[in-house]
Amino acid sequence: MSLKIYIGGKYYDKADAKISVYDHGLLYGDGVFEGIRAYSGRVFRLQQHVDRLYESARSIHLEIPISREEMAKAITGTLAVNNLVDAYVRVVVTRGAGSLGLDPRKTTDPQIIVIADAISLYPAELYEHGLKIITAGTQRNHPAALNPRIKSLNYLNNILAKIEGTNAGCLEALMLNHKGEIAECTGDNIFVIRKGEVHTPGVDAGILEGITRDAVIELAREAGYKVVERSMDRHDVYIADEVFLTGTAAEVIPVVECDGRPIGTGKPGPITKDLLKRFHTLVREAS
Ligand code: PXG
Repeated sequence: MSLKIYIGGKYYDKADAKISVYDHGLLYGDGVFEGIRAYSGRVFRLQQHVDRLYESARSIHLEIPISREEMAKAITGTLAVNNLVDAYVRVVVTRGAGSLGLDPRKTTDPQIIVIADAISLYPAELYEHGLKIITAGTQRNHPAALNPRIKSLNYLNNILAKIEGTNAGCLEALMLNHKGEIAECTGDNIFVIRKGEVHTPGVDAGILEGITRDAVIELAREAGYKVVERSMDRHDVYIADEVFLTGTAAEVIPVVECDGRPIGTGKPGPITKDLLKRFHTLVREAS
């Protein structure tokens, strides 16, 4: 059976799910999106994802023509129509079709698209043995140019860094901010463990405020770890006892090498493993 895609309140077969080539989402990357996950039929932190979507939209002066409640229903409805219980949901809101010019006032009809599909995950063995990353030469967007807190359809910055990573044989790449501090990876936030403490760059480092990041900070504090949001540079990564990444797709994934240097013992560490276990329990229990 073909997947059903939600566009503007109606469901279309995947082959018929289409929007205008004049849409500014396509022409200029003018729009916002979310990546959400459902576990056993429960959407993980649905409200936080919906809130972040509306905040991204607000920040780019895009008014989403349905309420947050209706958006949440569109997300759960798309999962239900497709009989999906463990899935990835991509929500896209474009500026809408307009003229061939930047001016968003010349657009009409923002398009709301919800796609629910199988999730593509990192290979299972990487959770056991850890991921290798490199530092990309491409810096994360300057917050005064395009704030990384906005989950916009402009992901070229991250895609360029991702290409550097894959060219170097790495599935993720670390991005620095304009000050040379560590910001985040192309689709994941980063955590560093040192002397039993959990450190992660603060929002002011120019990062997406990851929903998995928030959940892991909460879990770590509940478990009694000291969690510090602070500015760090590559030195902190190189001398770390453990490093891990967080993201909707990745959950919590250990990093064992950065720029050809082993991190800690070169194997996933105990705090990373503990937090991964706690995260699995959380997603099984909570929504
Ligand atoms: N940083 C960036 C830049 C992201 O895009 C995260 C951190 C993690 O945030 P969450 O809320 O997921 O914990 C993201 C989100 C993909 C894909 O297909 C991944 C993301 C976004 C879009 C696509 O791998 N990660």
